[in-house]
Amino acid sequence: MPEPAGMTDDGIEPMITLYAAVGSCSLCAHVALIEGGLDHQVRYVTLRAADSPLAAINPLGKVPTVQLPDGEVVAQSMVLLPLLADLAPQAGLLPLAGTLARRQVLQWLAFLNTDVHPAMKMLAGAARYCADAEGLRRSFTPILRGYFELIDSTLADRPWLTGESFTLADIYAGAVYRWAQTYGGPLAGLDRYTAFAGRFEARDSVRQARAMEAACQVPTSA
Ligand SMILES: N[C@@H](CCC(=O)N[C@@H](CS)C(=O)NCC(=O)O)C(=O)O
Repeated sequence: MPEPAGMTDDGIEPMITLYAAVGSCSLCAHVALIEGGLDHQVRYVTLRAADSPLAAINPLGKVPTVQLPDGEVVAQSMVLLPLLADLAPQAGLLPLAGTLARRQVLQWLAFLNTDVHPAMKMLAGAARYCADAEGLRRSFTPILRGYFELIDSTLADRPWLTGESFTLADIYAGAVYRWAQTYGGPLAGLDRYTAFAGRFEARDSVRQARAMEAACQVPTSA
């Protein structure tokens, strides 16, 4: 697990640094930073590159990883996304601690991060995980379809997953939709999820984060 990296010695209080990779789940942290109006910089890295600056602060070499102004390094979306949301409570990305509303957002977030995202990986990176890549994709497609149908039906009576407010859960679900589009995920006929993705992509924060990724020259993986 990442260790605190310590303060810089130049006397300047640094801003939050997000280590990110184009097309990856780090987009969620980037959108959360922008939505929250938090002072930050993004360092795009190449995943699995031996000389990545990310390897020096996170032994797992995974994005998103964030370095806070005091040097602390925070990884794992389930920890760092709530942290960023709590640093900017006015943005409403995560309701206050101890509330039912917060548990509902975290429940969706955990589902998206620990069930949907790993299943999505089996589609997107099948050849990394199994010699029978096509078989793996075939096995996970119906599982993902069930997950996507749950998202779609939840959106029947609301614009965002937990109601009227845009939260961390929506950021993750919006990122997942794009991966599913990119990697042939089972989205056919899911009109409510598709309309949701349109609303997500139209947000200023998402447009800004996508534009930075589009302009980035750093390859995603080695
Ligand atoms: N459990 C981690 C997973 C993060 C993750 O898998 N990130 C991917 C990009 S979407 C990554 O860095 N992959 C690099 C690798 O697996 O080597 C989290 O939720 O933050």
